[in-house]
Amino acid sequence: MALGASGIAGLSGAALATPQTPTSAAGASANSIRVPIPYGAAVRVDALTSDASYRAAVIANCQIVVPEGEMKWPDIHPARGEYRFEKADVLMDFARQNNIEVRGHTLAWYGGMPAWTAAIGSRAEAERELVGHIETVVSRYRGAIPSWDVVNEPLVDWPEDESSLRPSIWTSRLGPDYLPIALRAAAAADPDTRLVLNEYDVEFRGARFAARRKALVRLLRSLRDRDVPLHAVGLQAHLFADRAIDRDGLQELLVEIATLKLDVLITELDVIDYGLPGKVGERDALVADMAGQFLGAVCDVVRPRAILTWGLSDRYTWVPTYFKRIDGMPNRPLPLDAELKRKPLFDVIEQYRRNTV
Ligand code: 9MR
Repeated sequence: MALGASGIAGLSGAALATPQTPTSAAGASANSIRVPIPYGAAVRVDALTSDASYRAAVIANCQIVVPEGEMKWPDIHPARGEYRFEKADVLMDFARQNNIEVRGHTLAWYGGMPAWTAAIGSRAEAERELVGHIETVVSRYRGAIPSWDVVNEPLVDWPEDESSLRPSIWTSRLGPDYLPIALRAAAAADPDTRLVLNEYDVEFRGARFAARRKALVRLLRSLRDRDVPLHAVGLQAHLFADRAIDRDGLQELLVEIATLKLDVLITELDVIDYGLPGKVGERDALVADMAGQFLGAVCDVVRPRAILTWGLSDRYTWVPTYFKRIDGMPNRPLPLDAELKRKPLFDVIEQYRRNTV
């Protein structure tokens, strides 16, 4: 079923005026409100138009969609001064017709940039291109996209501190100023959209992940100290079945985020199953268990504003591009299998969304 009366309003409505506070210390569950947390998935526009059963599954299951690639720079801004909105517009129409909300993804990222941007030469030119892009894209969908991943993956793999930003055309020309520049441009282009900083690899046990959590908190604080507009942190949650969730570390991070009066969204959940046993039943159970550990740790501390997976069905997933299984069996990282049947991962997400764990 698509969008309930209360569903997506939670992302953009008046409730957001009240920042989250960590509640576990007070003994109450942060997820005690009975309205389900909105669920969504990254979608591929070509598949939505060519694959009727996939399209139907998206309509049946998603209250939110986010384009996997169609709002990134290469698709939307393939050459200097040239914008192409065809595919993004197809998604917007699909969502409107089916009463589904759209999240925007993404505006300031090191990755997946079109070749022409490498020729951006000066600081002034970089600011002009970054701000111009954000103004053009965000204002086109003003009022129709209530939540944007403005900043994606700002930190290096193993940061020393908040200044350890991943090298990109933006850091090389603008330094750390690219973050406030991007966030302020997005806020100006749509004052009502929720601005999200989206990051990954912050939930696991180990020194590298602890360093990432620490740097992320320092980065968020430094933005807050400079009054840079930002409303939420997106935890991508690409979970690896061969890594352990650091429940305490993750919860400390979430408390810090809540203390900064920022919301939390789970933006790209999936479970990378390349190291797991081949047997499908066993593998699906382990995938669901991993997601359950993550969602349990999160929902004990904050109520995420949304839970999105990075794809809906194993039919369309980025995972085999980088994490193909050595036994040759297809990856199964998502809530629906390749035949669009619900898997244990679907059920575990439902339990946390509905607080029926
Ligand atoms: O799933 C996306 C894949 O189809 C694209 O080729 C790739 C490059 O744009 O990006 C993938 O999505 C990434 C997302 O934008 C940011 N977090 C990690 C995702 C998986 O790599």
